[in-house]
Amino acid sequence: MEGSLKKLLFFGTFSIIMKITQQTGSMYYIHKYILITHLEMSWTEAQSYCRAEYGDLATIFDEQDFTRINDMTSDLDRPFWIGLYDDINSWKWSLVGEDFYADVGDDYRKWQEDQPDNVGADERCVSMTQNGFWRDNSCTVVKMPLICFTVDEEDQYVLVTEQKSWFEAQSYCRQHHTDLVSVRSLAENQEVSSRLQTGQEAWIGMHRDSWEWSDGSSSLFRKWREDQPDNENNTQACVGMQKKGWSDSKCANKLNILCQEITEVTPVPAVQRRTTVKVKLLTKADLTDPTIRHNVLQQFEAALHSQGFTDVKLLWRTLKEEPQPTESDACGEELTKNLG
Ligand SMILES: [Ca+2]
Ligand SMILES: [Ca+2]
Repeated sequence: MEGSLKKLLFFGTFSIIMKITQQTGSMYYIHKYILITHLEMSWTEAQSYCRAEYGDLATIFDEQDFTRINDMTSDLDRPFWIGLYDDINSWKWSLVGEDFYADVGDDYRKWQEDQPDNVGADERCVSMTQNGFWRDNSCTVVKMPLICFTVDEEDQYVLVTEQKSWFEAQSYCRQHHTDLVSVRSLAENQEVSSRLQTGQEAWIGMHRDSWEWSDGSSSLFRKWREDQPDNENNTQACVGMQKKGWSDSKCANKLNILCQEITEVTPVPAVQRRTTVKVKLLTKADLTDPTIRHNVLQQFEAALHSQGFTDVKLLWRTLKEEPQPTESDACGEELTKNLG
């Protein structure tokens, strides 16, 4: 009651647009966007608010969604949060396997001072310098040597001096060895860094996820404004929308909010009634004669129509277990009436 009252009080300060999406079989979803302009919150607060009131922060799936939201917000001259964010804390190793990390865990880190800094919002892969410190770098633009890990061999760490992107490095190690190297402890960090020459830097197996939607959707649609995302001052990991597109902004900024509500709808099937009527006929007529059968059905149909049953189908069905009709008693015939 309190929730609905609150919405009533602020009615007129938020807008709603709806669309029907994702038909799967007979089920479909009503995807509703709700723009909140009477509140300004940090991205995390906005996420909590949308989850409590509607479902989640908005996911935008395509150009049509974007245009629809743009039309709805044409009078708004301020940015508002959507559900997209840079998952900057999702660091993980290329080599997966619970057993491998069972004793020591997988949370050892040895970042260089001021790293990771995600320069240009494009640094999701990790390299190690010769003195053992880690740095985040662009996975595709930067090329450098790499250190592979080989299980079941005396020397488990192999330095490959060929210059590769992180993804090329990962493929190479998986093809020729086990994977890019994981570092689980200070001792391992020292062992791995000892393979590097002075001034040398090489890829290790640590990397992270990129942009994610708050509701876990996998939408790859993006509508960045020019020169965005840029992770200005290395502090921007949340996405705000304005007329011309999206910008990454500091998550603590206070902005308006675009929530979404997705309702699953299962259509109610058209009502079908089927009434079976068993009729005993006392007649001297030959009820095995198709013409007579047809005439009898016609008379029944006419009688039902006069009672208001317009969509009627009558069928003969002979019940084999019952005695066959005799001259005086033509029982054993059944009429089935379908009322659609
Ligand atoms: Ca960096
Ligand atoms: Ca920015």
